[in-house]
Amino acid sequence: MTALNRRHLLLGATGIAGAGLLSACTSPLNKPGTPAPGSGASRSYPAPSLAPAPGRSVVQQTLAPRPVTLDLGGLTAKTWAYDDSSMGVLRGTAGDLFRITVDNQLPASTSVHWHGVRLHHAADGVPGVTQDPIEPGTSFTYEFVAPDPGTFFFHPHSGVQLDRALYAPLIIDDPDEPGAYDDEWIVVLDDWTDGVGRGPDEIFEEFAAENGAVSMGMGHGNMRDMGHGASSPLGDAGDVEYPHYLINGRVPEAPATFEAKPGQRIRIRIINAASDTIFKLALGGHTMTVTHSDGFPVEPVDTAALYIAMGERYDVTVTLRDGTFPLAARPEGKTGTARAVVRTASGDAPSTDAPVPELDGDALLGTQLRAAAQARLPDGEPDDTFDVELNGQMDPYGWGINGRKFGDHEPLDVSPDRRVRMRMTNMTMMAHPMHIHGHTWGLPGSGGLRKDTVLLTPMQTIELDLITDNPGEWMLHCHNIYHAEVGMMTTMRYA
Ligand SMILES: [Cu+2]
Repeated sequence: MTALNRRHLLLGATGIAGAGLLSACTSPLNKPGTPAPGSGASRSYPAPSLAPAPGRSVVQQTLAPRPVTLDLGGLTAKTWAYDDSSMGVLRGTAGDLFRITVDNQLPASTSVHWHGVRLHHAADGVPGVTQDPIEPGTSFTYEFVAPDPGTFFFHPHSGVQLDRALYAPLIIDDPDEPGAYDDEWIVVLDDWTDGVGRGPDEIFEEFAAENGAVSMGMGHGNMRDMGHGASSPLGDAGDVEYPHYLINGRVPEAPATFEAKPGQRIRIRIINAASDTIFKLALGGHTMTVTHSDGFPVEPVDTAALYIAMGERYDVTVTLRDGTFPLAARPEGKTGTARAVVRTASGDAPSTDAPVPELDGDALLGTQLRAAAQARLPDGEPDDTFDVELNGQMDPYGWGINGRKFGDHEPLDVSPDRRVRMRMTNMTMMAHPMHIHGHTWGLPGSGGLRKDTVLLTPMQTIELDLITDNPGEWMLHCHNIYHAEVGMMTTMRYA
């Protein structure tokens, strides 16, 4: 599928021609937006007046989630997507007003969550908490200002729809970015079963039928042989063996290829859009310099490999050598490898079983990074502290927070303009990437590192601070979509 086709498909419904999808389209400001209609929130929160920052513009687009048949590289899959190709990109600049209409052509209700963006409550895309579901055949317009530059993505917050192809990158450019690189490559990782193996709903129903209770205290761990191919230093890293692992929607046998010139410095924006898979990622023959985590700048660190959990994003820069090289992502605790190719010379691409020695050594974990000075959440004593305990086990399958499943949860009730500390402890034998909506944590134990998705390994405790500056009721949940859907979610709720 060519870029031209993608553009037509995504923009077709708006009738806006000639605007590149990759740069999104802009239109003159009409008037400040009004709160999104149809809010199903249990209580209402003041909506901000919505206007682009001075000098910024409006990014306007229509997304039409619908059933499609995707070509994964010689393998086709009937699935649901925003596009007939695997990946369009939504892009704007910090301070832009995004006005995105979702025209639901799916046979099920849906929603869109703008993962990592510190937007106002009514645009957060959580049915039952910030809005009513978008029913089939209806549409809903999200309007928000994106305050922070960085690498983000978007996906439904409805059931296990994320485990289909309903995701795409959301890139917020920095108007002051020095741009010390020659080119950019957006890399999206995924675990894939829909249309080629058991469907996500089927997998979820099997898990949900076990209906395991969760209680405070230590879980039983993984007491069931899941047929995992390898052990992981992160503990038990996932629940589902997938038939395929993809980079940019492609299987390793027909890999996505990035072409550049030797010596060029490229910025790679890496997004883990998988539902149940933590990846260990490396570019064969190269050292990566990690520059951003979850959109925010970090003190640059060189590494041969890094872990990226579901919902996390990392930006790295690499100076390319001469040749062809595999970009490989190994699913932790599972069998297989996702692969793409970097090419700066003619010659054969690396074979799908070419070794990537960088994957055999240590890899960087996000919490080992430190915030860059301009992004650091300054040290400070918390005004309020909450203990957040992650509970659950594989057998019988059940996951929760503070001994409760979502629906039976006790929200973390907060007051505005406070420094809130979540002292989060993983009492299970699995790793859980925990995600907060509407805010970005600062990690006092990681030099004020800013993140919205933090991986907690088994029995680990991490302190997560935030400033309560964005009124609403906000999801706090595991980004393993199966864990979240069986109950590993709660909310942080402003009085
Ligand atoms: Cu989890």
